[in-house]
Order: sequence, then C-alpha cells, then structure tokens
Amino acid sequence: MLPENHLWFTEYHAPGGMAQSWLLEAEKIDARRSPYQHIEIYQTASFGKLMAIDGCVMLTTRDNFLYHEMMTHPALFSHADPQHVAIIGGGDCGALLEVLKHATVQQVTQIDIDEQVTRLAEIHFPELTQSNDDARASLLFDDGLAWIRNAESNSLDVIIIDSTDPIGPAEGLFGPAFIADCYRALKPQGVIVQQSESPLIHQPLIKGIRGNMRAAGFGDLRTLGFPQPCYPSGWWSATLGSKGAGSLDEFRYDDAINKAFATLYYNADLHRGALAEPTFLRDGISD
Ligand code: AG3
Repeated sequence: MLPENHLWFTEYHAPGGMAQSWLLEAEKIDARRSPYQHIEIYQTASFGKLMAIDGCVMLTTRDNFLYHEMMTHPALFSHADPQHVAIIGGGDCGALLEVLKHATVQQVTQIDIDEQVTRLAEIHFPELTQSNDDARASLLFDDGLAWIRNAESNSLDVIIIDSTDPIGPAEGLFGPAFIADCYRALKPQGVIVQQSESPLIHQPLIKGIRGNMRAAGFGDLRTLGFPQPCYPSGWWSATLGSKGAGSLDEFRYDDAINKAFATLYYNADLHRGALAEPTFLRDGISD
C-alpha cells in the first residue's frame, strides 16, 4: 500500500522512452544551484539518499557500491603497481574512497569542476567522504580537461573518469582530444577507465569511447558491465584501456584474492567474469 500523499522522484530518460521513480519519504531535502548544474538530494523510502544532477541520478546510498567498486578495482588490479592516480569528476568521493583502499597508492588527485557536489556529499553521504583527509588525497575543484592537458607527460599510473552523462559540463570528457591527453599523461604501463553508460542503450557512445581510446594509442580495451539499478536500464559499464602492450586479462588475480580490504561486489572472480563481453555488445561495439 502506498502511503497517503505519496511523493516520487522520477528520472526521465527521454531518448530511451523510459523513466524510473523512487518513492520518497519527504520533499527534496537539500539542493544547490552551482554555476555548472543543479544538484538535488532526496530521502527515498528504500534506496537511502539519492543525489540527482540536472534531473539524472548520480548515486544512492543503497547501490553506489556497485558503480564505485567497478570504476576503480578492475583498473587498479590491472596495473602492476598503481601509485599515482587521478580521478576526473568523482565529486561525491565514492571512487576516491575505493582507490584509497589500495596500499600501493601514494597519491590520488581528484579534479571535479563543481565543489558543491563534494560539499553535499559530505553532508548526505559521509560514508563516502570519510577518507578525504587521508594524506595521500588531494581534492581540486577545477576543470579536469585543462588539468589533464597541463599534466606532466608520463606522470600517472591510473586515470579514472567518473563523470556525469556526456551532456553539459562533462561533454568534453567524451571527446578524442581529452582521451589523447590522458594517454600522454599516463606512464607507459598506465591504465585508463571511463564510465561508459548503459551497454543496452548507449552502444554508439561506447563505440565512440573505444574509438577515442584506440585512436589515442591504448592497446587492449575492455568494456566491463555491471548492474546499477539506479541508472537508466539498470545496467552500466566501465571501459578500460591499457597503454602498455599487456592484455587486460592479465590482471593481478592473486592480489585481488588476497586484498587486505573489504568490498561488497568486486572480487577476483567477478573481475575475471566481467572481462567477458556479452555477444550483442561485442558485436555492437566491434571496430
Ligand atoms: N556518474 C554518473 C553516471 C551517469 C548516470 N546517468 C544517469 N542517471 N542518467 C556517477 C557519479 C558517481 N560517482
């Protein structure tokens, strides 16, 4: 039975002709209009808190672990010794939290254009921002495109692109020039990972992301799918590229088995399984 005067938050995915709604416990509980976007926080009845940017769900308390673990651990375990990491976007700090779990990591720089995303995450998702004062972490509120463009060549081991959809402030992060700059900023064995939307409804975009990575010089590419109930179609992906000659199949499986930290979704066998691309996706994105 629905409560009386029930309230819902709905994300409309107009191009896909669908929408998804969450029953709310109250009206919007917080919101900020930054120079870049409109950020809103809702208290849902079953997914905890929900952050939306310009009407699109960014994360919920209940299921953000899926996305944040899959945006980080496969890339970090695909690198032999990840020490220097950059996160482009990621203002809610969920990816940062996962990266800091790796003892090899000496420095993580997070560059999100919008400080307000982090300020709201500190208030409403403190479980994600709890490691922000780790001495290895630097939080910059700046343009990630420019930061990567100006980054020293061969200076990073892993670049994580945890962006919004490719409209609005994040558009340039899906362009070839930015990915070429990432390639240059990575060390010879570097690994890139970019959030690449839904395998079911964004195949042309995924193909474009892979085309950018291929054109930049990345050798092996892999699109890892994972469930993400709060995003359109309930299914999402992360596309990995390796700068070195090695195959992404050769990740540090034993280290992933023996990892000294807890995860809820990621594990070594899950990682291995996620490397197998579904047939329709493999066909749809092949170049
Ligand atoms: N990154 C946003 C993924 C895009 C979601 N799209 C949508 N709901 N239409 C999430 C940031 C989490 N750190």
